[in-house]
Amino acid sequence: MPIANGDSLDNFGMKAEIQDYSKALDVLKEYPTRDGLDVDTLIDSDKHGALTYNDFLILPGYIGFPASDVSLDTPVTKRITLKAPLLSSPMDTVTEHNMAIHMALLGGLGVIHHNCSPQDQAEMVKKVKRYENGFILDPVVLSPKATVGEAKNLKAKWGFGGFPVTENGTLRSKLVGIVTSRDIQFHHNLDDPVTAVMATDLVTAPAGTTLAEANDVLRSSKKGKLPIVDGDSNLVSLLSRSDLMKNLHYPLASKLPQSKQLICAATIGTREEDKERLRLLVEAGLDIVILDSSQGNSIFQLEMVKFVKKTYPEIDVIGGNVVTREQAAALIAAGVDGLRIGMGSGSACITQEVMAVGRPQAAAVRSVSSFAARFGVPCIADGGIQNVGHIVKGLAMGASTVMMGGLLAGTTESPGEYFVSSEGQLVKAYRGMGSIAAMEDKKAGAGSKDSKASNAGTARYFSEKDRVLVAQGVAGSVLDRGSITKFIPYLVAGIQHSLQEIGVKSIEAFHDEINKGLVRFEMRSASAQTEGNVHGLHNYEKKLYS
Ligand code: NAD
Ligand code: CPR
Repeated sequence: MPIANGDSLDNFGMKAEIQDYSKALDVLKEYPTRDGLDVDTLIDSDKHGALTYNDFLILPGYIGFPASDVSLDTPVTKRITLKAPLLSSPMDTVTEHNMAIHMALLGGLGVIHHNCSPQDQAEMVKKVKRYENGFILDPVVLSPKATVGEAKNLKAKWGFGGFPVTENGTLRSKLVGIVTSRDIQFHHNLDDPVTAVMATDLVTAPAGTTLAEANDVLRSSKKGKLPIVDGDSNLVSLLSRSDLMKNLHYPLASKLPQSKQLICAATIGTREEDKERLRLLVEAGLDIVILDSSQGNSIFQLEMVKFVKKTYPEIDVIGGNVVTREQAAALIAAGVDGLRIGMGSGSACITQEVMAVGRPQAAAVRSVSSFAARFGVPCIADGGIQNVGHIVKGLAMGASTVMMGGLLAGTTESPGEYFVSSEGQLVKAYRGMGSIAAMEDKKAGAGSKDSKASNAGTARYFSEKDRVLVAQGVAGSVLDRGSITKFIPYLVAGIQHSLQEIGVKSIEAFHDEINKGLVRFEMRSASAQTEGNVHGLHNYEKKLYS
């Protein structure tokens, strides 16, 4: 029958049961529960097996505020909070000092790996703690004997010019000049020493100069670089005009109250030698130590937790990894300030296949976090994060923060160089810390590429008992993702938009409303998952942010 103006819906078999539309919200109250499932029903594995992130969705709520009003403040330990719930993994292809500095500047936390000598790891901690926005604390420095050719090669390698020259060719030695790109650009005798071309009429600023003061000097001197020197004219750091432009404003930076320094976290193992490693890290200014293991409920870790709490009460200790209430209880009783959850969910991981142990990540996070919350112990959902939605789902299951490895390994700030894959794409190496490649590096005492110092301590980790290395992960590569200075703000904005859709104004409110059954969930069948992704297009470009 054709639809005509004035026809009653009755004619279409849609007779209204209730004629008074204003009663819609009252009628809603007649339903025994809200639409969808509460979190406990969702996660009840008796009904459908254990879930992970792709198996469910969160139902939308009511939007009564702009996304920018959503607060992402969240605890990472009992005592330390962050402004963004994002951590980078302690892996030698993910987090060294550069990643740790930028994660902290952007409101999260980078956890420095320990597949290197204790001295190298402590040096990285120092770089994070000494970092001052805009000041380069480990500039590339040339010796007076360096040649113009070497300076050109360094410029090609690092992508910037403007190298200070000091008497010894190191930091904290007397500054004698500066070689800029312009000095070497048209100088064709590559064997000439840099002293033949460098500028010696230097504008410098004394140690202790604030960023604002240094900025003024740079502006009035019209120079590209400003060396900072101590009372004896030794170079202590360098300020770069281009960095200054980029770096001035980091409102979310992770700092402790009353401190200008960035918060720093690093991992150690649970061997006797790790106590000396920790001593060096604490001396370097460490704030949080994570005891790094695939299975945290071990006599080794429980004793290490007690040792750290007794020896360094000022340091927060995060235990893990765990995926069950029982594991969590043991570590909470031993005194941890936070827990790291995940076994076998990492993107480079074969733990579940090889060890037959682990747990689907959403189930693991819910089970551990809901228990730990009773003791006020914050939890990190570690591994398996491939997109913003996974982050929000990790938080929905009760985690306070999420940790990412593969998602951040392809960024400018991760260790290592980009290379072109056999398919012609720009990629960076990414490997599990229990992959044969990573373990062999550790066994050989090599550590990561930045770790040049003696590694006798780590070499001892693998005794004669470890004749066969059993891999729990793989080594591969991930696509270039650009700089985290763009990617992390995208993740932050994405989480804010997601919480806005759900109708909660903070992570705290999110947890509260989930526990009260007000935020609801839905399971996703296999075909619902297909429907929820791009489908039916001939081709498309998936650009995530601009
Ligand atoms: P681990 O250091 O906990 O264990 C390595 C081996 O050393 C184990 O056999 C352990 O029992 C033993 N060991 C540890 N302390 C000891 C001590 N004091 N005395 C005697 N033996 C001791 O490390 P792991 O579990 O093999 O993990 C290695 C790396 O791989 C870590 O970075 C970890 O995060 C990562 N990993 C993670 C997962 C995951 O699912 N999250 C899985 C596998 C590996
Ligand atoms: P993705 O973010 O890449 O999915 O996972 C990162 C996490 O994987 C790390 O934080 C760590 O817990 C875990 N991981 C690291 N090496 C691993 C190996 Cl060899 N096996 C299993 N998990 C690993």
